[in-house]
Amino acid sequence: MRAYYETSRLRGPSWRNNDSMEEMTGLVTSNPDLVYNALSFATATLGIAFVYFLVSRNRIAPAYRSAVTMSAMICGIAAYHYWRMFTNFAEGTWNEGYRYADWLLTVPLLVAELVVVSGVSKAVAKKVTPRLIVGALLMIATGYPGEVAAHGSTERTVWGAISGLFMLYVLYELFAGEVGKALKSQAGEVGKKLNNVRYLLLFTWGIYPIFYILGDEKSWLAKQIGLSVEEAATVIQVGYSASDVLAKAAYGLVIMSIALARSESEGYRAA
Ligand code: RET
Repeated sequence: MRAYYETSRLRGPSWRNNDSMEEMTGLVTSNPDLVYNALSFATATLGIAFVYFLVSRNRIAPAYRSAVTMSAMICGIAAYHYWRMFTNFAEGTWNEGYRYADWLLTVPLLVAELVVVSGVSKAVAKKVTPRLIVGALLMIATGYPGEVAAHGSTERTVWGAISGLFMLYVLYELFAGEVGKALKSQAGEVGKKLNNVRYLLLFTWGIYPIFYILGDEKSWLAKQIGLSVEEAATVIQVGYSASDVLAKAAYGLVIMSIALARSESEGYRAA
């Protein structure tokens, strides 16, 4: 009994289910090498992006520096979670909770950093940021019960739809609300970059729910393509990983280039 306790404890989530040895198998995918490589790639990219944003902070004027600090936090948090996912997957265990813990921490930061470089007044930022953070938190928190619900279940659809409503709310604020208006109305190089970041955001956020649907082999969309359960698992893991690299590291680079352009146009020179 004791030996069993020890091994199951070492194997992570399976300890919760001590009457089922089957729970100890990890994630079954059609292409474990590809999933392994995607998780490894994301770990490396996000880890080095964390270092890059950290060492680049002093190139940015103090007023916009917190945006780059947030990018470093986002990539650092994500590198940790990807490292956990990568090593778990390699050892044959899996815990989808890592992804959602990661998103819960990073998605609010992603929206907050956009507000910092958006050029809205302090008063508007103070009003809009908490709303965006709450919207982002609710989007992730309501997505999780759907993600872990049985494939093809009503629960998965309903939670996914609720999460989608919060996503639409956040995107509405960033496209048509006060921040959205600020993002599309500015002139020059900064204006162009702000406009680009809106589309990067729309694209990267928009693909997560698509992978959520494709990850369920019983969904209408997965059936059209004819995905098996193992193929759906590969698609969702590789899809989420690629999206995370874009939404965190690449988006962070664009945010940093806006912060840099603003710093330079205001005459800031790095020491
Ligand atoms: C879920 C559940 C199904 C419905 C929707 C979802 C949206 C997820 C999004 C995640 C964005 C994550 C980012 C991470 C980067 O660091 C949760 C898959 C709408 C939009 C930007």
